Amino acid sequence: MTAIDTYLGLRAFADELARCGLREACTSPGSRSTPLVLSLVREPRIRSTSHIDERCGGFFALGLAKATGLPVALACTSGTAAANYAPAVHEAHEARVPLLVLTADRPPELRELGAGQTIDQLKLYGSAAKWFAAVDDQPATPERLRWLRQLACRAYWTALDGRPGPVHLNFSLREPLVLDAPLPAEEPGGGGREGGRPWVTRPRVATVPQRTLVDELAAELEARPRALLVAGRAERDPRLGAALAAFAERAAIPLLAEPLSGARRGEAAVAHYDALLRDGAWAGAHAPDLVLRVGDLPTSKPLRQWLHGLDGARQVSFDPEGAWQDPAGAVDTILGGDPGATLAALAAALPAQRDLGWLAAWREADRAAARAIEAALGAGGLSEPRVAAELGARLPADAMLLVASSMPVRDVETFFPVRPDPPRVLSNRGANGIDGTVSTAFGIAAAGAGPAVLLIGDVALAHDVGGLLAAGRLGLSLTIVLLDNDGGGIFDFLPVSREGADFETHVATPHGLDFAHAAALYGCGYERADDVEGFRAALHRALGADASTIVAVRTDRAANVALHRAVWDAVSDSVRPGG
Ligand SMILES: Cc1ncc(C[n+]2csc(CCOP(=O)(O)OP(=O)(O)O)c2C)c(N)n1
Ligand SMILES: [Mg+2]
Repeated sequence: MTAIDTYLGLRAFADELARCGLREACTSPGSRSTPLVLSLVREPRIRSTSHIDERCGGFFALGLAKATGLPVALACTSGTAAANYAPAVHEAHEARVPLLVLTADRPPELRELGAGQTIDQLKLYGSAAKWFAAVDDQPATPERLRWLRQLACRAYWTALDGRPGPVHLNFSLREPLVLDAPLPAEEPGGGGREGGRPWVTRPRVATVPQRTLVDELAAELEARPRALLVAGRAERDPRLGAALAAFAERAAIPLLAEPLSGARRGEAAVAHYDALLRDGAWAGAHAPDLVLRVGDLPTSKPLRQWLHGLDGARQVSFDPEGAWQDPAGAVDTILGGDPGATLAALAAALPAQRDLGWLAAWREADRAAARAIEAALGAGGLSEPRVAAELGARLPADAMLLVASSMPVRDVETFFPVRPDPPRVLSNRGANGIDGTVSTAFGIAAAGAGPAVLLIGDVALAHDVGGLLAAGRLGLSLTIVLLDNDGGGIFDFLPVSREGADFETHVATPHGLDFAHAAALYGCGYERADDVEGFRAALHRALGADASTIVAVRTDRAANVALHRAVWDAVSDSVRPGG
């Protein structure tokens, strides 16, 4: 093996990825990975960004792939470097995000013999990788190059097709790892197919819902007029939200849409179902007899529990890959295929006139809940719910908001208003981790589709504080709205919060960090907002800045629990008969 052989092969591999449509690669430094990284970096159709920490690089790639819907490549060296991709690979698997994980490895003769920086990288990500292939190194014969081109296509289309997810290729690389002569422009065998086509293409085949199925569902909607559309996280298809809203309006059924569905919009949307369903009497009186579910189950626990307990209702799930999204076993039908297309066909099959009373009752309660929430939050005070509500009302329609796990995703679900043009909301809710959130947000910012905003708690920011490095190193502009309650505020809602000092130290984990220092270290702007006006002004400045800014809001965990409880009580009162 010569370096020329290695580089000819990897150049063909990178060329083929670019022909398939790959535009982004995230590299991390090392020696064994040199041929892999340089081959990606030198492919002009691919933009390569550099990441010191592979865990950050993995999540950055995840954010880019989420925002663009296209596979993103990762390339790192051998050893624990590759293991640091694991959290992002698991999240990508759970959330159905296409990634190409390319790890460099020592050749087999150097494994399990005490050679440096060597771990067992074969099937390193277990069942989280959709496909694994070990790639040896071989002389760059025409047959070998054709195989590498086919391999690149297979990896790319496998990540994207069917249920999207991560693909892992582990490359054995032998020394010499750098070229000592220029790489010939000509490729043995003549290179790729004519016209820049990939070696193999896999065009998507649209699935058209069967007529009989659509007619059966239309009859079901007729027979069961108390129907609901429940929309959870469906980040992959940015057009789906509008399609769901149009369907719910046409069918005159309430649309309970988590903001991560993109569907909290239109005349049928109900924003405050989480607070409404906490009122047992109201929830019981508004039980549906048919539930149409799209996307993941929404985050709201009251909604999940209510759906689980609806014994008389038929529940039908629409999922592009027919995935099983039902821990309670309540669903009786899972429909594969494009949910938007199926619902559009169903809308066309419905009778022109639908009874509006059921929808009107939900909408009326939602308006009452909105007024109660507004009153409970008060006019001037800045709080965690108020920040979520402000972002929901004020972010421009072309913004992309990443909401961190823990209370941010819940507050966005509870307090985001219905809006005709909501911003796109993304999250790492495949595995619900608080890790890698900052890096994911910078990946979304790098997609450059609109202003990128992150809503994050202090523990999640501390967890991925190294992700801030992307701000300066990659020159990215991200608005980071930090809810700093000095610990995991979510745990103050749980019975464990009564466990005294042990709770504080080991569950709430206050840290006393002043993130202004982190902002200074990583070259981000920092503003602290103390009231609603100050927050609005700081958000406005941050969104207009061409650098990244942390807008910090200081809150108190106990006061936050009390405020949420006051909101829930006020919403209950607002829908009580005579209330
Ligand atoms: C990687 C990972 N570790 C631990 C957890 C458990 N966990 C869930 S929420 C949370 C605390 C988050 O605190 P913060 O980001 O400050 O948000 P807050 O609860 O204050 O809203 C933790 C540790 C997790 N989800 N993911
Ligand atoms: Mg916190």
